[in-house]
Amino acid sequence: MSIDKSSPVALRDRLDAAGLGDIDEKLRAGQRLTLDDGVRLFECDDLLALGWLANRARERRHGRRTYFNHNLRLEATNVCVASCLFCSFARRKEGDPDAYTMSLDQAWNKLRERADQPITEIHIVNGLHPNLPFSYYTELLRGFKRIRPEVTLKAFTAVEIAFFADLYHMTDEQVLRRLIAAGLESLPGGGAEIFAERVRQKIASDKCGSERYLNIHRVAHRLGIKSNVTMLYGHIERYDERVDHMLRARALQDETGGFQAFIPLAFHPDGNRMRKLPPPTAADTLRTHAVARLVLDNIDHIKAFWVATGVDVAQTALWFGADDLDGTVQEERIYHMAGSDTPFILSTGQIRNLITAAGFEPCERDTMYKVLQA
Ligand code: V47
Repeated sequence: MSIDKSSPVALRDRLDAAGLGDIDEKLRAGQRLTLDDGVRLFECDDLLALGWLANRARERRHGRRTYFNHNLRLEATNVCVASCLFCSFARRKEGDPDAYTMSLDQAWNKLRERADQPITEIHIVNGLHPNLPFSYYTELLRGFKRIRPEVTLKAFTAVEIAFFADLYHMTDEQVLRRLIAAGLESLPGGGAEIFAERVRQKIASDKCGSERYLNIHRVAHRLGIKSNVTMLYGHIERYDERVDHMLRARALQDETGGFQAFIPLAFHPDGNRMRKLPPPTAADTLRTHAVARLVLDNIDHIKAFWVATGVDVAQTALWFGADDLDGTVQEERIYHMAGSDTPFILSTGQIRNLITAAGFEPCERDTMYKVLQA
């Protein structure tokens, strides 16, 4: 059955019974979903009907193709002046138990010691360290480029960019320009959390606000840098705040076209100040990826980050709108310190097998989604 022809009666009945008939009509007509539509999708208890709609949108865009890359995670320091309630990774100051800051050589060694791996990306995220010089970050990038110039540097969340600007007395744009001159090629999506001020005030009150986060991505896009955008879900936010978050990302994407992927990040409660909350269920995770695929009609990729969702749920999310599994990751600490029991690395062979076993086609990409090996 071609997905573009009208649905058979049984399917239409199912969508009607799920209360999604009018949303299906809108999607067929190429109309955008509203806040209210998004909330109704979240509230729909027929997960398969929702998944069917999301998969149709996914297949229209990507067919069965599923992307991943060969990447390396680097978190050079966990010393952080911010006090986000959900964070299990940060340590307030040097000398606190488990606080660490890598020397530049220690950081570069992470790449040097993997000379045998065909890594195409290093994804760098750090705590907001109050005492390092700005040259630490520019040198970090330059050193990686010296070691392997072909490896793409996806580094520093918008929250870090804002922090650098304030700490080193520059504008956000000046920080971006200097990092780009040192080798920065893409911005990761971290730090978005939930844009709705009610939630952000409670869970991340002392770091860069939503408008600034979005504006830093706007400036990065203007400077020719692509980026991702994330959403931390499954804690104290409501469904309307999740959809509002997606709509704010969609609005910026209309303006710039610079977002490559949207990444729903499942909240992990271990070891942080929201530890009394349960983690989101698998059903919630599948639903969230599906709604993202349907609301975000202008962002190409929905990434199921297996370290956050769990490997099995990430694999299943491929039927719920996701078309990207991130990559090999390796060395991730933020989620593992918050209770993720996923492996520390997946080989590209394991990722290919996961994708194939779910009925999809693996496709190794680089950071810019150039296909390296289908
Ligand atoms: O901003 C921190 C989240 C993010 C917890 O751009 C937590 O390709 C759940 O942004 N439970 C960092 N989440 C990771 C990130 C990311 C991941 C994968 C791919 C990309 C990309 C970006 O991790 C933080 C925060 O939202 N986080 N603590 C926690 N306890």
